[in-house]
Amino acid sequence: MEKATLQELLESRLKDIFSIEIAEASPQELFLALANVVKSCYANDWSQTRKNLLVEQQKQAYYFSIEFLPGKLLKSNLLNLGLLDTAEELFEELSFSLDEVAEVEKDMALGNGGLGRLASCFMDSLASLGLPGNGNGIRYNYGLFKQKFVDGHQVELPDDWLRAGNVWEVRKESKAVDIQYGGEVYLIEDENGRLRPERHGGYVWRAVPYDTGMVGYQNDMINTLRLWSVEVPAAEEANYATIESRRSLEDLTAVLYPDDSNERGKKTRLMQEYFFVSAGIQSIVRYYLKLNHPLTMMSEKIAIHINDTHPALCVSELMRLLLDDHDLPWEQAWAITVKVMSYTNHTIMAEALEKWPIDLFKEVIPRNYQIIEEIDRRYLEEYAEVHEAALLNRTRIIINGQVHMAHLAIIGSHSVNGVAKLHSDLLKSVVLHDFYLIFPERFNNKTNGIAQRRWMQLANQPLSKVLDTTIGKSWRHNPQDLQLLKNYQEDPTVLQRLADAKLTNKQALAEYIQQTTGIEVDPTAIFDVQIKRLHAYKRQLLNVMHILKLYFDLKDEPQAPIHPRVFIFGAKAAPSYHYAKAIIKVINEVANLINHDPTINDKLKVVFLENYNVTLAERIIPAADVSEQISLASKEASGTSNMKLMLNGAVTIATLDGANIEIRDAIGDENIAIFGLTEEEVYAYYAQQNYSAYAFYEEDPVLQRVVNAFIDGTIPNIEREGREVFDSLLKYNDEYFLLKDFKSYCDAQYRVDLAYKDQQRWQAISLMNIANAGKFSADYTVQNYADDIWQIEPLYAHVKE
Ligand code: DL6
Repeated sequence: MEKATLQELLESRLKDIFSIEIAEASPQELFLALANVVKSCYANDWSQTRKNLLVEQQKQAYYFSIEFLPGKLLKSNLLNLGLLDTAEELFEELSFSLDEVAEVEKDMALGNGGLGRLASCFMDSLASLGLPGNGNGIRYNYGLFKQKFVDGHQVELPDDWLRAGNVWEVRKESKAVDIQYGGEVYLIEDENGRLRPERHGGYVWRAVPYDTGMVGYQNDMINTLRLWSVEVPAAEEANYATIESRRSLEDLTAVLYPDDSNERGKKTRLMQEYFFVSAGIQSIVRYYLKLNHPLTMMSEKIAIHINDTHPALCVSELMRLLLDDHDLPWEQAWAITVKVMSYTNHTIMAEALEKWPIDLFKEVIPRNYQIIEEIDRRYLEEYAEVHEAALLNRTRIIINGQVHMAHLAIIGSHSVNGVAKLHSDLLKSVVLHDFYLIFPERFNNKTNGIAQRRWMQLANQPLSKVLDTTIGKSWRHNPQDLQLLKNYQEDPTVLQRLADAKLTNKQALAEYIQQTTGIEVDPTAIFDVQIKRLHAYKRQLLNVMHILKLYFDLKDEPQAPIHPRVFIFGAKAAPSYHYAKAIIKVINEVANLINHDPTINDKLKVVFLENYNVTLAERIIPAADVSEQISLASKEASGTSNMKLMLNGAVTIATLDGANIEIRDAIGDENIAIFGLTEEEVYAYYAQQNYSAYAFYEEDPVLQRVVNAFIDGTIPNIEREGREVFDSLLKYNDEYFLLKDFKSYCDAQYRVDLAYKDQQRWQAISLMNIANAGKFSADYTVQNYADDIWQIEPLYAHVKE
């Protein structure tokens, strides 16, 4: 599209919506008008995609996820439509900044972290690969809380992201479905001897879908992200006359992860899970029936993906529809279900493998519970002759009065995958070993990937330009072409250009830090970044311990040859995760101490940026020199910030955990700083039960000084939190082995410091990271899902032939 045409469209939208001229428009008005223009640019392709899918009857994948974290969509849609440069030029010409306008958009933060962001990266890749794949989730009225620091403590504020409306979504009233909850379900034999459910009581809520176009990268493909919102069904209006009754209904899609520390929260959460599952499955079956094929062929047209255990009810819900609404015999319904479903596990942390009390199941979703009981009974029966009772009892779905969601997902799916090689191996050998014995053919690995268009083309324009001028533009379509950069490892001009791009990004981040925190940082210092959810296993505390060590080194010897460093943190702690919040407070107080200590000559700065989200990540990642990936080996399923930071040229300090191992394999030991226990060593400690935090503490005076600092008054204002940290390390024997890894972590940090001092060498390492990042594009990951699990093919490849 020509610039002039875009301008005309923008002017006409401003007139239509606000009755104003461009010159009078505020960033908010410009955003809305431009977003509407963008939407109209893909409207035709969106309906054409749907029509073609119906005509061609190609198989489609449906990605069920309780979280999606798309971030802002304006620039990403402009990029994918091939309009970004034109829009930037136009805005410049009109003396506006497109960035300022894009900033107005609210982050769509409908997720907590990795799992939700991965879901959104997959949405981008599915459309960009021309693959028919749709998202199915919940339209929360409030996204993940906004984080503020008050006296160094995390305070959670509501994220009222829908207040000004959401320009991208389309309400699809006509596609609404009813969701049944509660009541008693009796099984009554019909004239053919078949047991039929008869529901007494209960209630019905309405699920209304809001669709958002997922725009493919310059390929005319527009998939759909369908998010469901709860409403009172018209027929039930009278029953919801009071504010209280209405409120309990509206709670359902109000917030992401309602606090599950009380019974009401737990129930709401289960209801949420059933809500988006039932709504999604009903709408898929309705669509499938339009194709006029027998239900027994469903797996040829439909693939349903269970993203972590939260949508595991897909299994029992599809069974319910096939059995109760479409009269299929159990065996047929089950064969269809298993062929259609696939499941990804995203964690080895036991507490994240969901279990629900059966009483709650019976109360909330009684018919699904009956079906799950029957799946469980048949599972035991079917495998009784092949496997020992003990094994079956450990893997059945209902154990000790609880429904095990992962078991339901595995038994009901034809594919079970982990998200990095190590993680998938651990699933087979440890976490889901029992299931691996029973269903070895179901297990596979799909290493995560990232939306490189967002994390490079959008987030890092300075580096993108260097890449264009050095290796051409093919990397924008084909991420593996980043490899071409390897030819310039020893080219001082290219290395200098890369350094310049990094410095530009660091200057921008330094400005942001100054504006938002008042802390002044030197852009020539090393920017050392740890951005991820705050969790004990991710070991932000280990990072803090090293910072304290450096601090003491500088106190003892102010002229110590340490290159100045800015340690940058971004992390939210779950509101009910007390220990994680204590660590936030500790980091903030360590920051206070160090940033205000004149004796260390500004050689160290610690910055904890508030409200880490996708947009903040887009600011931080391009400016990072060092990427902290320091979880205890075996605990991080994959990680994806490791891939984003690597792509942007940061050098990783890493344990051999999650996808760090594959990153190391891709770039070689010389381009990454590896430290710490291996996963085998961690498991050996578990097996021998001989880990002694105190022994490490006792033998290392440096470590003693650091650990004591949490309680000896060195760090002011952390009496309670410092004691908690100290006790977690010594009294409770250091669950995540920080004390054991401390020394080798400090050694790795020292190697990084040395490498940075040789700028030529550093830039070459950074270049190797960028050059090898292509293989972590979500495009490849999604292609692997498409080929191995979903068996879906690109729409337009087929249509355009
Ligand atoms: O697979 C996406 C992402 C991984 O990269 C992280 O390593 C993993 O921690 C995260 N898992 C979750 C699930 N947590 N729960 N429940 O977010 O998934």
